[in-house]
Amino acid sequence: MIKGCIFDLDGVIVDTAKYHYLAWKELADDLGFEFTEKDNERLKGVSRMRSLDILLEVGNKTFDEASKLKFAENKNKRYLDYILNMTPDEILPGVLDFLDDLRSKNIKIALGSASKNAMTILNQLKLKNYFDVVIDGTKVSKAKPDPEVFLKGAEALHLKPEECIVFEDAEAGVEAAIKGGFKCIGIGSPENLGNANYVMKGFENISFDELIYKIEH
Ligand code: B16
Ligand code: MG
Repeated sequence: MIKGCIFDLDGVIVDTAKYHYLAWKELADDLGFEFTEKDNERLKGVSRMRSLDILLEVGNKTFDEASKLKFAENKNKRYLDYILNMTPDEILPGVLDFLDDLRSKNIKIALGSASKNAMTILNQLKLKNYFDVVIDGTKVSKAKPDPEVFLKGAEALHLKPEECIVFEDAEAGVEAAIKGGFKCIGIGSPENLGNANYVMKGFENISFDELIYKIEH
C-alpha cells in the first residue's frame, strides 16, 4: 500500500532548468564557447560539479580543480540571482492541487532533489510546509542514478521503498528510483522515461487515486 510520495524538485515541481541554463550559458560566454539549450538537456538531474564537467566537455576546455570550484561557485551566484526572484506562480500546473489531495489522504510527502538550493526554492515558492521531509543535495553523497536520495527520504518518512512513489523528470532519477525498489512516475515523455511504472506530462487533472489505479493496472 502506498503511504508516501517523494518528489524530485527541478522539472517536477518547478522548471528551474531554464535558470540553470541561463547561469551556465553566462559562464560559457565568459569562457568563450557556445552552450545551447540542447546541451543543457544533459545537465538535468545531474550534480553541480558533474554539470560543470559536461559544460567544459562541450567547450573542449580543461581546468584544474581550484578553477573548477571557482567556476561552479560563480555559476551558483548567478543562478541564485534568478531563483531569488521566483514566485509561487512558477509552481508547475496541477502540483498544488495534487499536494493538497495527498495531504487530505494523509499520504506523507518528501522532497528528493540533487539541488543544494532546494530549501531556497521551496521558500520562494512558499511550499516548505507541505513537506514532511526534505532530502536535498546537502544531505547526500552519491548522485542519481544512485538511489541514496530516495532511500534517505523513505527512511526519514519511516516507510519502506515499496510503500512510496517517486516522481522524477530525469532518466537518471527514474533509474535511481527503480534501483531503490520504489514505484516511479516519470514526468515528461515516455521516450526517455520508459522505465518508469507510468509516465505523464504533469500533474494537471490527475488525482492520487487515479494514479494508484494506473500503476496497478
Ligand atoms: P544545484 P533535481 C538538480 O535538481 C537539477 O536537475 C540539476 O540540473 C542540477 O545541476 C542539480 O539539481 C544541482 O543543483 O546546483 O542547485 O545544487 O532535478 O534533482 O531536483
Ligand atoms: Mg529533476
